Amino acid sequence: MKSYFKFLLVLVLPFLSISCSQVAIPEAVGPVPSERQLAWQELGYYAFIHYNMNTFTNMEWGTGGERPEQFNPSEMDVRQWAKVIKNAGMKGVIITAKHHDGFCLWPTKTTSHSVKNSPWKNGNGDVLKELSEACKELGLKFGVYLSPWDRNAANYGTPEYVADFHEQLRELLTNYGEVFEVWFDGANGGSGYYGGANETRKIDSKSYYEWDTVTEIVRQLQPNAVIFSDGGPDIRWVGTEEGFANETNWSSMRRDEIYPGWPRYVELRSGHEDGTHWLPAEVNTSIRPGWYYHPGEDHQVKSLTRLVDTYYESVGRNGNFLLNLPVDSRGLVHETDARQLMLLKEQIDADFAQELAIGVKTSATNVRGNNDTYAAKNATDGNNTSYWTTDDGVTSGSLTIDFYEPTEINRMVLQEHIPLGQRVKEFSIAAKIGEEWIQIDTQTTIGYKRILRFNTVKATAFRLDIADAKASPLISNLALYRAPNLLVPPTIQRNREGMVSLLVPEATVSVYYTLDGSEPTKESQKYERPFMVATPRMLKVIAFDTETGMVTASVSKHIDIPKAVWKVVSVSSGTPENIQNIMDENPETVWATDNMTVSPQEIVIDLGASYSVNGFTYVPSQERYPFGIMTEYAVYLSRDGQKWNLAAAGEFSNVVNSRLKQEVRFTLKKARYMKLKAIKTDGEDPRASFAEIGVLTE
Ligand code: FUL
Repeated sequence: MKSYFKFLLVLVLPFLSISCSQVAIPEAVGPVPSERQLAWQELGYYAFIHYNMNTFTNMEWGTGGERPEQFNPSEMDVRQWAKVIKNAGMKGVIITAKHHDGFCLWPTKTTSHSVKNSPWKNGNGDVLKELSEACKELGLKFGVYLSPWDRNAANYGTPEYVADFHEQLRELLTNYGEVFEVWFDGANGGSGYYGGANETRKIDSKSYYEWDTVTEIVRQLQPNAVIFSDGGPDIRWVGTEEGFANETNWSSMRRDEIYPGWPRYVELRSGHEDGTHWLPAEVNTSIRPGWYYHPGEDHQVKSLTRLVDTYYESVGRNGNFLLNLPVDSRGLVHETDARQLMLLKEQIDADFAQELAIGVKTSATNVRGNNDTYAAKNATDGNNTSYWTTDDGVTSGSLTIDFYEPTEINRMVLQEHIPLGQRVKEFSIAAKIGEEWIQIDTQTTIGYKRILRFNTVKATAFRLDIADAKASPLISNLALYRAPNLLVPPTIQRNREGMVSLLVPEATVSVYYTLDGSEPTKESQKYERPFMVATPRMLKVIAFDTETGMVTASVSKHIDIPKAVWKVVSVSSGTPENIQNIMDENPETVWATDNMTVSPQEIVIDLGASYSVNGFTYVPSQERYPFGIMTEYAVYLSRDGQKWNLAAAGEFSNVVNSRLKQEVRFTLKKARYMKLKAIKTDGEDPRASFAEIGVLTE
């Protein structure tokens, strides 16, 4: 080598190494996910199935004293479940192999309390085998829920039970192929059947189950499976069963403080910014009020609006969404649940149908080492492995997407490159309308995925402003979408005074109505604000999407006289406190009598004026654990509150299983007072309960 060339190299090398170090991969910050946690995070949305002994006993928590013969589905078809799940766009399923009542859905060697002794397939069936095979066939992941608490086992509370529990886990993880998640419930209620002892047994949930051994078993038999419990070790509960994570959601927690078992569940909703371990949140909720199937909840399957919100508040808030389907006693996913799942899929698909920022000019305030490997465009290249980042020490900065043409946007998806840790602490987004930048939203964390929903803005540019991060922010994805309106029929609400509100989730959807029973069109009365309906009417309503011209089917509601001046004259027992619950037009609030001896219980109502009455309505309690539902009634009418005439008496058949509004018509009578007697109520509880009482007038 010529000496002047050597000399040049000596001069240049230090600079070369500087520029190399400037583009070195950023160092990890805080805890980072394991391979199995990363793979799990990408699943996003998958199904829970609660199907077991409780399905046949109509319970949520069986006592353990049930008999295997009670497990007897009439048309069980796991391929139907798997198809519904697949078609819904879910990536896998976790099934209750054993719930707290101890009944095992597979022919375990550890107990006789299993499908082996049930009439189903003459004791030769194995639900887990069938489901795992169906999953394999359809390309779904398969996971198991195994309750540590066992109210059937005679040896529960002893070391022998723990050995059985570990053995059950081994069976589950050995015989059914690949398992992606093992779900351990935190409930340890105490009382139970326990082989006939019928007593309360207390254990220390932190030490009794030997969690270290449990983890070893899972790691040994299914090294790729993540372990879920309230506090991990791999996946955490989100601290609520309502179906949301907090907007601030760190995937890290001070795990040693919380695992195993922890009472401070509210913190699980947000994680810990200074967490020591990667512990991302799984949002579990049911598509119905209960985890198990109850025919009485057939009319309470969650609305599309609610499901869409849950999706955005789980997947869109750095969590995974585990949606429960209570398989029914036929052994099928109920038609209504399947329909709602498909509606959700269609809406989410439509929301994210077209990514508008891909390949659009993207610039940043700072690019790490000015190097293309970390360029701004990496966030909008549709590829999640590349990312935009800044120089070390730069913990704020902006990414700008220039459309030049005004472009309508109402969703922004943001993702951090989490293999190097979750970093962003504070950010906002802005849109350029004309020459002005308008701030649309200010938020805290991003994590694996954050989805922001906002009213449609038409802008020439959009900007992500990161105000603070634990270290250089790493943004692997910034995607923009123009989601269509969520078009659902309006919800009709009426208050006690008679004011009617017609509610839709989107401001850009118009509502039209009629009050004469005719079908509404966009020529009908447009809903602007709550209005008064003082006399009996048939209200019919439609929602109309001005952007697409699409219209919903109409919904109707018979509206009768307002209850504003109604007065309860007397009740057979019970405090007048909350008595307005029976006439507040809100089926969620309940009033009940409280006397255990007076029978039948009765209520006398003064309607405030004389009406031509020809019927009455009764809404039973909609509570999760209802009591005192009226199954037989008698209604009396009076002009003066002294002399009573029987108007109708009869039975509400199936009201316990189907808690819909009950309507009784009778011959027209002039009356100002109504007396309702609960001749019979369901169950042992002698109280009578009422969510809402109404009259039908001419
Ligand atoms: C809870 C259990 O007690 C419920 O029965 C249900 O399994 C739910 C997913 O977890 O803690």
